[in-house]
Amino acid sequence: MKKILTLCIIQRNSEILLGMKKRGFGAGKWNGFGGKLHEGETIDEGLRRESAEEAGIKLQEIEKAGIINFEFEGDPKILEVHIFKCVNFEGEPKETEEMKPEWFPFDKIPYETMWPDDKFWLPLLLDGKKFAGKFVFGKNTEIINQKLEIVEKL
Ligand code: 8OG
Repeated sequence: MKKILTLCIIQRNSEILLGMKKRGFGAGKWNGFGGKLHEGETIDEGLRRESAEEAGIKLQEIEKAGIINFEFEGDPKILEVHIFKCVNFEGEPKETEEMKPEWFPFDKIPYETMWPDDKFWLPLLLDGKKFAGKFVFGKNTEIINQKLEIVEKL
């Protein structure tokens, strides 16, 4: 079974906006904004809705950066995460029930408190590259298998 999710990395000059996830899946980790698609929603709509709900901002132009499939050992479900970059948005990021936003300079990205795969693909995104891949996690959310490649088109 495949589930489609969205994720947005918001960039402003040489900083990115991350949110500390306060509850649910990935709680305690810094991440971009996004989530599961609602019934009948397109990927673009889901990404914009989640960014508004989680950080109180309205995304303007977005650019697709990558698609990564995540699997968890012993779980047949595949999470297909569509990753975007956004360099302009309206509104001031604010703390919500789900996320506490904070700006991080490129050289101070808190990889040790992020999903363990992020250190592999986030530098590609920041470098303007497009990527596709797959990560398989073991029981302790350690990476047990991975494949990541730069692609021309998504
Ligand atoms: O709706 P919910 O908040 O549960 O959605 C999960 C979010 O987490 C969604 O934006 C996709 C994102 N996500 C994963 N796996 C990973 C991952 O390995 N790294 C990062 N950075 N985000 C992930 O589901």
